[in-house]
Amino acid sequence: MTTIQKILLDLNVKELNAGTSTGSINFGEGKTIDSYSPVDGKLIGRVTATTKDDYEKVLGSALKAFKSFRIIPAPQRGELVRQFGDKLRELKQPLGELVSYEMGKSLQEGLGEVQEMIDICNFAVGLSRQLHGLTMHSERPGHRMYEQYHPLGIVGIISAFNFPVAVWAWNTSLAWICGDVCIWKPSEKTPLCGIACQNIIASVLKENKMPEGISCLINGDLNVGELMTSDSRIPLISATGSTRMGKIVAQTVAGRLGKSLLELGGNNAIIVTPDADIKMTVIGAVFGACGTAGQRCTSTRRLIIHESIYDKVINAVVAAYKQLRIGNPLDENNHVGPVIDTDAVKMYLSALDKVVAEGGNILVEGGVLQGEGYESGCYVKPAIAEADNSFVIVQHETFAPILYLLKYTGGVENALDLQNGVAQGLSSAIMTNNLREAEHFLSVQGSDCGISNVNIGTSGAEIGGAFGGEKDTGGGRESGSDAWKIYMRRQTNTINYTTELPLSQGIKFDL
Ligand code: UN1
Repeated sequence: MTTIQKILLDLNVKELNAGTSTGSINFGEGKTIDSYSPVDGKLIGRVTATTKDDYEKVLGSALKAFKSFRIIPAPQRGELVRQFGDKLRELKQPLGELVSYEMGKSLQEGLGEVQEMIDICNFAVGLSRQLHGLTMHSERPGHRMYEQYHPLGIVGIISAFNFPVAVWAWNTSLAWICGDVCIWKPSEKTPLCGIACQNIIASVLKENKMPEGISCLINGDLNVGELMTSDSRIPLISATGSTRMGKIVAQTVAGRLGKSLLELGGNNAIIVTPDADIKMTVIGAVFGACGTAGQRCTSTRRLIIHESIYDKVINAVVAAYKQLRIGNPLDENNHVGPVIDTDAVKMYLSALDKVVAEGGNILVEGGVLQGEGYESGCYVKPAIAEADNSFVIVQHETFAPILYLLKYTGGVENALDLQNGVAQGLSSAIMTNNLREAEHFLSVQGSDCGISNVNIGTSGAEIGGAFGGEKDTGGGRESGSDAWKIYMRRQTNTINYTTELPLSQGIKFDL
């Protein structure tokens, strides 16, 4: 039995065509999407892409499902999410393996991604009893005023290959308890992850005799995504991906006055001050730059180091890079797996050429690994280059394990000028034991990012906080805190329980 056959068997996935819910409806006319594993280069599945006609059928089933789903009490919707979380617990191992095998991240990280799904389900279940609005005093006697939140309808989710399952769950688990139904277009680079997830939720819906349109899956490239972004029957589009993609989505959705939740590129830095703990800095920086082969939107791209400890820090980081084992991500002995495909390898190589052309100094050589175990051509060496913040390539997010080293002099405000001196604003970190520096970093004059950490790296945010960033990162917030509000519409209700009809603002209108 091949690796993929075993994983799909463990996940009970029998059919690879995407439909509304079960993943077993074969509309048949669409183009096919081939999924190649970056782990061994094998073709691991062929999935039918959604045609315009298929899309209309999917949309019809979602609209129909919304009518019944919206009237189910929120805590009962929470019960469905609880059961979904339980199924994920049962299937954590094979789903983590599928993520690792189809996308290339280490098995540990694949399992961690499924854990994020389980955690957000827990969060959503509790939230299903807490969807609250405010009650306020009316200016008119005998009147009551309050606000309540209603579901929006269909939530369209466009997700990226790097978190092929968790980002969907962040969105769906909240959207479902809010009473919305979801249509998901996963990345065409990880279609099997989409089908496996759809299979899991479909079994929960079936067991509960719920309409399948509550969770819909469509597959395809940007043209299929465009069907959703331009469709005014979908009030909210939640999109994760590049800033370039996000700008197109934002303009299309805004053009029809829809809502969008955007989680786009990052260019995340760790500031290392003279008071930093070097051991913690090394762990944070190396995991941040090399985890998921540098393909997290929260990956550490820049280390901004104070000149007084520059040599000490770079020696420690370079020594740690020598310990990294690159290879099959399903083998727990390896730290770093492949990048997603050979196009990503090309972008990585081109970024390394560019940093040298702009005057950078390579400290840890990059390169593509060849030979046994590396046949897919997607395994690259994590590289380090001394660079300048003004380099065009340093300003750009390259989804690969390349870390740029920048030196700062003087106070932490100089480091912050560099950190904030990029277009993106997702995640940021400072390594320091100095309270003044830490508080300055978190203050209004400090980091301009959506996520700002002290003595923690830039990646690995917990689901309980609102996740997202500013500037070119798109401004959206997903996951924890009060991110649920974007999935609902707010209604202000005023009730008059008198026999008079006084007008607000003291207006007299006697007849
Ligand atoms: C992403 O890369 O799109 O904070 C999401 C992290 C993960 C999520 C990353 N919890 O690194």
